[in-house]
Amino acid sequence: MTLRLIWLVAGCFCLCYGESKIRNTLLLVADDAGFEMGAYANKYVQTPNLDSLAKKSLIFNYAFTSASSCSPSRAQILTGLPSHQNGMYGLHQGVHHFNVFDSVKSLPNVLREHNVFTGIVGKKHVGPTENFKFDYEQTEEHHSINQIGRNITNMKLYVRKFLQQAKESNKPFFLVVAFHDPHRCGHITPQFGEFCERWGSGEIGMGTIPDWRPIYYDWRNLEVPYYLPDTEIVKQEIAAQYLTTSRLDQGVGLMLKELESFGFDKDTFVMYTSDNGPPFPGGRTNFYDAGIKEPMIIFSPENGVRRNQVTASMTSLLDIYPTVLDVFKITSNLTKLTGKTLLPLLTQEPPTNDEDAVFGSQNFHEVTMMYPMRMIRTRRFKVIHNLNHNSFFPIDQDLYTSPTFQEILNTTIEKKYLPWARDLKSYYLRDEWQMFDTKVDPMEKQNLVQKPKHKKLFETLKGRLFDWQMDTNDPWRCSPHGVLEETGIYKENPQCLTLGHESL
Ligand SMILES: [Ca+2]
Repeated sequence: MTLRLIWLVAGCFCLCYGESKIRNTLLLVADDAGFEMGAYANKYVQTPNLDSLAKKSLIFNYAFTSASSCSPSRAQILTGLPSHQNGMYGLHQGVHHFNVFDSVKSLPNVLREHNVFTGIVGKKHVGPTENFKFDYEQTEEHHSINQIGRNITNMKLYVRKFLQQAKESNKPFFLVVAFHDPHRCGHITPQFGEFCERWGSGEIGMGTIPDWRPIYYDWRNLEVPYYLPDTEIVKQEIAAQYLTTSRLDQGVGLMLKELESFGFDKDTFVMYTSDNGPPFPGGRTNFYDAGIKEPMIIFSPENGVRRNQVTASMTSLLDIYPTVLDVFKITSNLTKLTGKTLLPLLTQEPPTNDEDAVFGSQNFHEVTMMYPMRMIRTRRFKVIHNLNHNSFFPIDQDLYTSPTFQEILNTTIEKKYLPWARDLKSYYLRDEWQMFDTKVDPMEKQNLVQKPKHKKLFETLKGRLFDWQMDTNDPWRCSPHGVLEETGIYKENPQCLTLGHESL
């Protein structure tokens, strides 16, 4: 009996991993990073480690998060479900206190059931604990966030411990390394700089991270990203953000070196991405592209895969969950997913189709930020539904104190000129429906909803967005002009019942 059991286990093992070189998965997640790297044609910031990973990987030009907020994004990555479907409506920590539904299963829990050794080093920021249970955890629940998310030497040592245990266990592994860089920290610990860019730099009073060699930038030489005011203050912020990005980049290099030293570089699938866009107006918490378009780099150790190539495939961070399951050849999946496995892209670029789309679901960020939005984006067009459009667009605590936002705020109050393609009024006040042609209008300023030329496309995209909300059982699907009734006499036939807004 025992012998037979061993044979069965071994048989499964050969079936699962015999054909493929891939045995393990490493997921590298940055915090609030955008395209600040050489591989994405940023000519100022120096990111040699990310660039060399990109050189042997597939580079995604159309990867999007479905939620522009930290915990909801991380929950989508680990569950494959958008925020309205997994219950992580906003931030996890403190008074925000959002968690996934009790019934939601996450990657570590599913993978552990399939004999995969799981670990997380760095920022976790999701809960409840039972729903995200890794075998090995070194996160902000055990350390200060800087020590476990920005101290790349510490992170390296914990990753080393994990890899050692993985090796001893002789199981395939799934490891998440979640950096806290290049997140802002000015509203919590301004003494370390707006992006904690001086923390651990070796400057007087800042401590030293032994593995970090800071790369300093002269702000006068930099260009500001297209969506920000072109001012000295913003340039100084960008210089600080780039300095912090060097710590992230060198951290990525260190983790990859650890893989190599254990020989895992030959059988580990590596993904790099970020949870949401940079913490600037138009970025994080927004469905404008700067808030949702993410870097994504995927390395496969397989022979014959695409390397140093770019894919234009419309990709969502919701695709990570099915991709990881596919890597581990796990087919039993209980919920119908929005995402799809990305593995086929590694061998062949599919023909582009104008109708390919990704979806977005934002509910809160901080608990006070009640500004739910839904979105569909094709390669060119985007439709956003601002459910709470009669409110002012909310500003989070972290962004509020930033020099960039303060400059926007003060020049607006004082009615001074600001070289910005937007203005604060239009930033705060948004139409219920927005439609943008991102090709001719990357700033997403010209709302096409009322344009007769785009009426048909708008209706089509709106319809597809509603279908997705139905498919994913979105509690907000009747908002803001109706009430969803789905119990009692509506149990068999749920309805959106009108609030009569149109008659007022
Ligand atoms: Ca984040």
